[in-house]
Amino acid sequence: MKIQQSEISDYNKKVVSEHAENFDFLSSKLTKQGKDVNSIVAKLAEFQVAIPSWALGAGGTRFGRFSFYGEPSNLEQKIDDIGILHSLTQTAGAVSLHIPWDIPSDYAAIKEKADALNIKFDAVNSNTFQDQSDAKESYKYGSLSNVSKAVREQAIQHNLDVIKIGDKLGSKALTVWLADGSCFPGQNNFQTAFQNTQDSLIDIYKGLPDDWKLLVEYKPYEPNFYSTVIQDWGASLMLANGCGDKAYTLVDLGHHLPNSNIEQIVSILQLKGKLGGFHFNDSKYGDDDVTVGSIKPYALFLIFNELVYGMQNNPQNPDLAWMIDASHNVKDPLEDLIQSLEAIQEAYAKALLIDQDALKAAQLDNDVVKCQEILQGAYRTDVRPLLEKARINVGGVINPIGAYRSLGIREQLIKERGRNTVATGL
Ligand SMILES: [Mn+2]
Repeated sequence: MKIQQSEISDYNKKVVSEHAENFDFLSSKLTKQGKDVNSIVAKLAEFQVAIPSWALGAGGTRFGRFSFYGEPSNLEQKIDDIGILHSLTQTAGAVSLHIPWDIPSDYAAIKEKADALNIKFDAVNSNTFQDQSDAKESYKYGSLSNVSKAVREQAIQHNLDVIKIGDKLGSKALTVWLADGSCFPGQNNFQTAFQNTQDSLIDIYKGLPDDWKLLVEYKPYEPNFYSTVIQDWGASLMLANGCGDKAYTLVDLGHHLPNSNIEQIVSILQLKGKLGGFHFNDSKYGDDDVTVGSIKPYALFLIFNELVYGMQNNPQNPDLAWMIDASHNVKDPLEDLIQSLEAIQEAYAKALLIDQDALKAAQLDNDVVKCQEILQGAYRTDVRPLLEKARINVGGVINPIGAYRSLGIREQLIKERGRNTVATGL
């Protein structure tokens, strides 16, 4: 199914007067503070976040999975779902494919569908954390780090195959996340595992087209519970540096131990020109992968403050690959993704409101109280009218969740696809 532009404008007509009132009030307040409202709105409209191909199903845990009905059962339908998100929010203009869960059967047809919906192919993701039914070797004891050369070679070849698939679609980055590690002390030699991983990544890097990036994701634990080979940003950065200029660190918000200062990690990686990608989610305890901004919205805002600073002051750092990496469990996946996109845009808008010159002056004066006032002054602003304006300006809806429900989109998807469809993925 596809949302018609007339449905969007009909919906907007119903809520536009309330929006206009709120926007005018906020806009005049911000203008008095010396803010360039039009430029903030334009930046919000430009900001695009990739939706991973595994995020359109209900997801679940290792204990069970409960369908939300009408889920996409193939890649074409997944792209249709991202098209729905993009029509409403105008923020989800990219898809990040997971291989082998979502290998296109007809490349030209998939590209044509994505083009028609204004969706680009962002980073492709390899999978060496599961065994495939036709695989000769097993990843039970690791993939790129495995003590067996045959296993490492299979995992390297898989990543090279993923690059080829992404290349046919116009992707420009490969994201490698490894489950490699050990469940018990003594199981692995840390140095051997790290060196094997470095050597394997170098072999993958050699197969990377010139205009591609290799993004190395880290995670402290799970599925291995004693050690993970790429456990933190330091390990990721060492491996990226060991590969070369086209290799970068990828930060996933949920892949940190509790209370890690993620904004500081992000900041220093940008200073060194080595932050390549970003996965959004939120967490209470571990890698919970819950809706962005649902648990720690202030932490997200502080991270965005550093990202905005980096985007404005660190030309040595490339443009980032932004992606949502969350799971929905008991929510409608599309509604959950809309909430995540909204939370990302809100944090970005608030960070754009920070008066960087005033903050710098307060820092130079060691006026700690003023520094906090400046940050929290931006954070406490209700920026939702700016997001609404950004969406209206580029053909989206004022209130995406409201429109999704009022247009009965899930009901239409269930009618089209049936109740018992299941999306591939986790
Ligand atoms: Mn991730």
